[in-house]
Amino acid sequence: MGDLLAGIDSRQWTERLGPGTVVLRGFALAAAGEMYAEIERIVAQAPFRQMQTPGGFRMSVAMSNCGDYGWVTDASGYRYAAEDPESGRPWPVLPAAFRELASRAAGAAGFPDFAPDACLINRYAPGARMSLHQDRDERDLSQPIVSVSLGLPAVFLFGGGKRSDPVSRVPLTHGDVVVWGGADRLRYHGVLAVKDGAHPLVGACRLNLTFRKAR
Ligand code: MD3
Ligand code: FE
Repeated sequence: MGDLLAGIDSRQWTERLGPGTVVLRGFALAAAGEMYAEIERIVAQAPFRQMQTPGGFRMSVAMSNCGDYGWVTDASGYRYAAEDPESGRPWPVLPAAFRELASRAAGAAGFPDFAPDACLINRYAPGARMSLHQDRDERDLSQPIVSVSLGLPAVFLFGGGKRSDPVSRVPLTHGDVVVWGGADRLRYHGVLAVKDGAHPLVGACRLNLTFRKAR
């Protein structure tokens, strides 16, 4: 008998959250090992750090970047910078495997030709969270953002165009990719405090990579 399911992978499926938002479940599973090794190389050059918000609070999420630009925050505000302020050196190069996965995910979500120039790497230790915010520091808001989750699971908060709009809760696990753009690009979003645990590849934390076209 012919195998009608040849080439179908039960670990991968797509969920639509909005007109411009899709969750590609398991999309990064095959690349996760290589991506984790690249992250270790990147943070050896640009270590994770907990930055200060303009309001003077230390973020619970530790961050690093790779690519032509990196997202940074300090007392003077949020911005993209071509150099790591900790070292004064350019951010580590965006690995080809990152670029390819981000572009393939964007294409699968209906955004062809996505060419990110920035990758923000977030590390959530247990208890770390990200409060509701919009991503609006990028120059061209017609470009989507691609997010890759690795390690411990988390609950993602998906809100609306106003901070006070209702939020839905979306669980994100190792290997999940979210692509959002178009009408959903400026939706408020956040991440609930990550629960304690241990992931076989990543250990006791959650990693999230967001690929952006900053300039
Ligand atoms: C936004 N990171 O770095 S990305 C950020 O998991 C950030 O670390 C979160 O927000 C993280 O700025 C979330 C995932 C995501 C998914 C869907 C969205 C962000 C979204 C839909 C609309 C707007
Ligand atoms: Fe964000």
